Amino acid sequence: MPAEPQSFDRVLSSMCTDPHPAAREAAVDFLATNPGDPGTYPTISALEDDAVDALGEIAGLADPTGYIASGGTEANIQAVRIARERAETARPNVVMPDSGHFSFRKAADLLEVDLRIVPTDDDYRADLEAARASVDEETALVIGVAGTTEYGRVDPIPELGTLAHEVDALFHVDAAWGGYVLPFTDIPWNFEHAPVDTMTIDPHKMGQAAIPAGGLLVRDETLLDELAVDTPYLETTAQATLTGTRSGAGVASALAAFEALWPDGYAAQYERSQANAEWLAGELRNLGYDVIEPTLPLVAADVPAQTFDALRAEGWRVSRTGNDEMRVVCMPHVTREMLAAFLEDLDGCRAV
Ligand code: 0PR
Repeated sequence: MPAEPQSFDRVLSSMCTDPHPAAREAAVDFLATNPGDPGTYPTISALEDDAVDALGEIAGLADPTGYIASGGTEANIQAVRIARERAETARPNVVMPDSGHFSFRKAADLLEVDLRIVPTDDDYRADLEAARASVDEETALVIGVAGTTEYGRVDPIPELGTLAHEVDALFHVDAAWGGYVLPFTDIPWNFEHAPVDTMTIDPHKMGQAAIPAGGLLVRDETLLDELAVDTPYLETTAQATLTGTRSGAGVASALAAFEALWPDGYAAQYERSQANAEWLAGELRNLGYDVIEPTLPLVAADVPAQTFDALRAEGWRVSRTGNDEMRVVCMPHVTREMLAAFLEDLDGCRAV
């Protein structure tokens, strides 16, 4: 008998969520299609164009180029690869805040670029002066994060973009998680707000699409050309993706979620998730914990390891930051009732 899929009832650590019903259905319908072979699978290939247009609309980019990747990791690796291909130096470097996702470490390793890590400030955002001191004529790429993995912070995107262009580097924004909530805030993060060249924005996180659906967007289609390799066995002549055969499930699902939710459904979900995060932050503070005020729907708090372990033992899926705080991601499946039950257990664990 096949195992039951895991329930989301106690999942507070994931940046993925239960897909929207329409997204789930579309994923099943297109499970056996391969957008990597558009000559054979033209329907999913056309849907991918629509999905990229949808990402462009969310990210303020008219006439976008890009593709639906396997996830944020692939999109980030590809952004570094574009920058490396464009660089004219033997050993290009990439400047990134220490809040950057570990996928950039994989990229640096694979692509043999130097990763220059810039510290973050008291509010966990990239320190601009330190970034300025790190760039030079060998900098191929500057990275800003719009919704950091650990604290949900948004770097000073316009300023980092200006800095990147001052040294002729490309500017990449990692909005893998934040991209579907930031449109409903007044925080500058997208192609309209800043000189962004490439962006990661993942439907399979806040976009409520099925896994695998990451997004890579580029401002100018010549940037994607940097990734193209010849494809002699296919009817189409070139391929820019990192993977070859890839599932059409994520592609169809990303589009279905967008059609069901953009913009009102996503806006309402953002409001709910943000209100939950702020409520949780307040309750944790009332219990006496140090809490990092949520900018986006993600709460970190200084909960001791012992309590954290006891909560894990109760079945709660929570995770820890590099600084050892407890981290709760208020994804769409996370309800106020769930958080109330979690807080009750937390209160119980403290007494132990
Ligand atoms: N960029 C950012 C800002 C991310 O948060 C992530 C994933 C990625 C890129 C990579 O995306 P893919 O995983 O789609 O390739 N962040 C994590 C995640 O939720 C890392 C993580 C996982 C952190 C579990 C904590 C944790 O408990 O997949």
